Amino acid sequence: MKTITKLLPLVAASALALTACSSGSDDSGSGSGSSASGGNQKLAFVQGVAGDEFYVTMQCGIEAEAKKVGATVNTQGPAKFDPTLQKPIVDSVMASKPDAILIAPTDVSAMQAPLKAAADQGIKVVLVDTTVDDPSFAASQISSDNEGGGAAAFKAIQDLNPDGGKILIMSTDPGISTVDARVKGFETAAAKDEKFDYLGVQYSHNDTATAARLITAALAKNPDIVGVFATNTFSAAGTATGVRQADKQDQVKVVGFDAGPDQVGQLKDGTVQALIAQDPYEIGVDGVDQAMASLDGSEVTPTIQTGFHIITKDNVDGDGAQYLYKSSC
Ligand code: T6T
Repeated sequence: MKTITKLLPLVAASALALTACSSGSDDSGSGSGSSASGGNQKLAFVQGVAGDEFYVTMQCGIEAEAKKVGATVNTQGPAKFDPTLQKPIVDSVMASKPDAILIAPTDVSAMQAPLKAAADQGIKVVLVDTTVDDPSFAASQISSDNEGGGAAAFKAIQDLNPDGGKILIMSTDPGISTVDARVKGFETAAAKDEKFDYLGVQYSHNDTATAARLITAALAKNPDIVGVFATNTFSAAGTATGVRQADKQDQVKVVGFDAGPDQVGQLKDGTVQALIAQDPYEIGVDGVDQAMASLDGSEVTPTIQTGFHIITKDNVDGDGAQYLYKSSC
């Protein structure tokens, strides 16, 4: 199987109901999509969750590339990162008979059968960001180096706490390929340093308020925690809020995956020390290119891995600024 790993420059670390939301570039009349890029091929983009700047930025890449190649795109996303909300969207997208679906599956097992059914119906399926247990039906899969990013997060916490101490992970839910890989990368790296006492993973269900509540409770139980790795936008934003509410921002070093606007604010105000930014725009561009290649019978790359960038207070307004996520295109 051909795999491409994109070696993107690592920005230097210093110390270290179906409420389907729909938008997009399709004027075909399906869903509540809008605007058009006016081509022959009909693409659908199904986000992991609507309103998450990671997927908004990916949508920007998808729309820009679709426009270039003359395809239309309809974008929809569930109101929560939840397969019971995402599956009905896939069902309705399938009924609209797109040529290809670009999708970030919200669960490795629950989205397996619905996506295989789409592929069996002749729709090209490209997995962007997350994957499923058996992705063999997919034309291509594009995601960040999530395990490497988890290891980089541990390295950042290690550099910020040279004497070690208690650390924990705030994740979203088990069964999401990306965050599970980040946890694995972090845990594998942490196991090699005996100075750190790893307290395990807490699951915030991708909800900032829950992450804030969980970290506050963890700090009440273990007031000497020195570092937290939060595996995505919402777990990181909630962790930082909880740490500040507990007035522990000078003691607890927070490293979060992603680089949404709220996270950047928390980096600048000193509650968060480092962000591991992905390249969602590039994932979107690659997703369209692979979908088009699959549709026109040209060579498809089955697996593409994009990179990550470490953003700190030192580079957030400089080299790192280009990697911050967008709220709109
Ligand atoms: O971290 C991204 C994405 O990679 C992950 O699969 C789910 O959470 C995000 O969308 C950020 O909120």
